[in-house]
Amino acid sequence: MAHLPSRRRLALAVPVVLSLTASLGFLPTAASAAPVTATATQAADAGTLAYVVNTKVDHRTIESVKKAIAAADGTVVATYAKIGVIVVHSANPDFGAQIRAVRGVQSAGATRTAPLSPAGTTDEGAAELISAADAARTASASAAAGVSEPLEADQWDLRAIGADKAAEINPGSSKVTVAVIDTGVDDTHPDLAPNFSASQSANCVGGVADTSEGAWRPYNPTEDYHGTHVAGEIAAARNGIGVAGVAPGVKVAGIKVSDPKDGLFYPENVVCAFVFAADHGVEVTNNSYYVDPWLYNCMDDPDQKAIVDAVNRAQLYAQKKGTLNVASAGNSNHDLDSDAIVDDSSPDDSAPVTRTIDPHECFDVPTQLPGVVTVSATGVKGTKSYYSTYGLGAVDVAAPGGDRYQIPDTPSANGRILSTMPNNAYGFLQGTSMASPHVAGVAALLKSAHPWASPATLQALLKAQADNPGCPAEPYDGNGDGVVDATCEGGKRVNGFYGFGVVNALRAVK
Ligand SMILES: [Ca+2]
Ligand SMILES: [Ca+2]
Repeated sequence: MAHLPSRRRLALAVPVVLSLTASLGFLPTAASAAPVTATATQAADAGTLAYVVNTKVDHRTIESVKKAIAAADGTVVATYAKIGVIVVHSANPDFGAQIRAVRGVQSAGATRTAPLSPAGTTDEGAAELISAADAARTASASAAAGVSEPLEADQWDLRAIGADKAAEINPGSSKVTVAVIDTGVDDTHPDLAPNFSASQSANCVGGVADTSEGAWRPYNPTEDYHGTHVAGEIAAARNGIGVAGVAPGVKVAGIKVSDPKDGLFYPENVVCAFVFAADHGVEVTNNSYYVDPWLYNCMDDPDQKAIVDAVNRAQLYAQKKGTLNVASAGNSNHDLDSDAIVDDSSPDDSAPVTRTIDPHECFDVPTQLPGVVTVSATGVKGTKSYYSTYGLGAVDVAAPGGDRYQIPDTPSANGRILSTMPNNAYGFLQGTSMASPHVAGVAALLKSAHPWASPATLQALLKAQADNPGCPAEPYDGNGDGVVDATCEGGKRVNGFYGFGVVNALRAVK
């Protein structure tokens, strides 16, 4: 699920319809150079589940396991031979247990608890539209401040990490691409079109990459705006309209992984996305979500273990091919270094149960996977956002994600993050979903300056150049209700709220 409080609460988003840019029209979209591949079919059988079957990475093993899959009434949907992950659909209720007993199978399990069903659309409420008054006031303030973008006066987050000054030195290289693994990206947005890389974009829903023209766009632009917002935070162009991203000179791609029916980010979709990004020369991926249906995947559960295994194989494959993976820490204000977290939201595709889990043995995927940059969120005052998940040894770095309790002195006085929305709109959102793309943007600036840097080197540079505010001196009460909400462990150099600190775009280009 997108790392916002919940899909329904996405309706809190406040898009601005920006009439200022309407006359400019849409810029042409680059044609896709990638071959068209088959779209994964979704079985309509009432009892069909999807599975990941993880095997030894060996041709003969994979072929023999495929025979066993057929014998157990499974249908192979996709085979990722290089990482030994096979995506299967099966209506056999014992499929998981049967396939786990097969020689060469290292883990296997269902990636959902509710059956597959034919694609459809949800009918959740549309985002709230407001008048253009704030946009006009912001454009006036931006002009007075002499900044290049009409809405930049509301972008306190850029100034917080020196991204406004960085852009004057080096906006990033067009040879660097950040892929947004998310709900799809509306590349027809005039602030995204100039920097969009269609040849590195796809629809991975179902576990198979579809690269046909526009497949990467949101199924439902009114609801699935999350990925378009994230893309703008990273690489909205400095083109005299709307907003600017942290790295306005780099390319941004969209890899859609959210199910059209329930909006969930199923594991096989994410496996497909990491492999696609790696195989298409993507330098950085942004992952502002956790794989559904489990917020935490426990290694003592065979299904959840298989999910961790499959997604980890895919993200490690990407790292080995030179792709840095950046992910949001989550919006539950959980301490990932505690020994007990109450998760009452999983599984989120059927009936959730209340579980107490140990985050050292049950993992939020992909953010807790090895080598992934885990990002917590800050507000305009520079302190942890009230919702941000944290934890010493779990959080790597922090970045602005917005906080509605920390209000800036900007024209719209909105403590959230302003970015692009589908259909040529702009809106404010808050979340670790918004923090992660700031880090992805700074990582793209670093990659532009150091083209040969490995993912590990990029992560080390992000940390070395970060500004650490240290743990707060006062007990932390993020929402100001008088009740302490979280405890920051650690010191000035590294701590649970900010990891190694808030990333810095200016240092990345100097
Ligand atoms: Ca712009
Ligand atoms: Ca409180």
